[in-house]
Amino acid sequence: MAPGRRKKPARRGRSAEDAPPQPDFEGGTPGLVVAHHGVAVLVRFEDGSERQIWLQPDQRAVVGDRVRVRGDRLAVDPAHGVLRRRDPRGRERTIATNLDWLGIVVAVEPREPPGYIDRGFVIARAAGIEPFLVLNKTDLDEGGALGARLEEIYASSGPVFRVSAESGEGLEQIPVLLAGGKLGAFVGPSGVGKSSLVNALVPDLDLRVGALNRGSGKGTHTTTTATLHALPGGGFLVDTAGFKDFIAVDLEPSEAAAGFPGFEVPLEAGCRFRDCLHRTEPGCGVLAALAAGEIDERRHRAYLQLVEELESPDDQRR
Ligand SMILES: Nc1nc2c(ncn2[C@@H]2O[C@H](COP(=O)(O)OP(=O)(O)O)[C@@H](O)[C@H]2O)c(=O)[nH]1
Ligand SMILES: [Mg+2]
Ligand SMILES: [Zn+2]
Repeated sequence: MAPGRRKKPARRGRSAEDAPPQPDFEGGTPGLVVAHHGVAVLVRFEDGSERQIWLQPDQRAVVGDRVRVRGDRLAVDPAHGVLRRRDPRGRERTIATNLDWLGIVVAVEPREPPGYIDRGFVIARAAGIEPFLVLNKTDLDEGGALGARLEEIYASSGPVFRVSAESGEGLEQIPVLLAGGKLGAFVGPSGVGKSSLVNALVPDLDLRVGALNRGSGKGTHTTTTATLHALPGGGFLVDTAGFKDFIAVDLEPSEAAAGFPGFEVPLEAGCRFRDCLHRTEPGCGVLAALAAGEIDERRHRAYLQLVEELESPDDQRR
């Protein structure tokens, strides 16, 4: 580890400040956390009713958590698919749990920062969540050029949907992914249309669209960073507010090496070294695929750039 680089919190499960020992109990009425209000959470039960439950001191629960309620107490079940972000003070915060799918939303306008989609894929995979890509505002994608380009790069790594929250085009593909009670979340830069998409998919919902949020520094949202909504055909969608910094979660270069979109085929075959970073190592399957023209040079350069960023101490503070 480079000198001066701060120690990272534990990666799997929740980070240290999120996981104090919880007073737990057996049984209780099962429910799902659908909103988080700092000291309390809103729990939806299987019969559709909802109740606000106060958290115990040191107790943590976030949107997506499966819980059991007894009296006015809550017990949180172990979770998978944990999505985190870094808060402005540099601490990792859990945003949502039990995610099956992470929808990385981009748009024709505003365009995402370079490397954003790749980071999204790597973050999802490192957390055990299946990534998919959503290009919103196809009504502005003249000739479908951007959509075609994104499909060319990402279609072999996960579903790529071209949609328009405004015209409704392509939206029907999203509930299909989430059928059977799956949980999905949208992440993406501010302004790409995440809230608009959730509004379009969930009837009678009126999430604020075009609202300023945390990413820009001055937020209209204070404690609520995510809300969970049931789709008519089953499944749930989480809307996240302000994720300029969603990409600033701690990621290891090894996680980029294992989850970079487009490297799936050579990674399946494997590299000689288990900790191969696909740079200059002998017996590297990715470099062999690159030499054989099976991986585009620009994609390998994008990967090298990401690893370089992850190795830079600046990236850890962003
Ligand atoms: N042209 C067009 N504009 C859209 C579409 N979806 C959202 N918008 C607009 O994009 C802006 C940001 O939308 P919002 O849902 O708040 O984005 P969020 O910050 O990602 O939640 C708003 O002005 C929306 O009306 C779309 O499919 N087409
Ligand atoms: Mg929004
Ligand atoms: Zn390799």
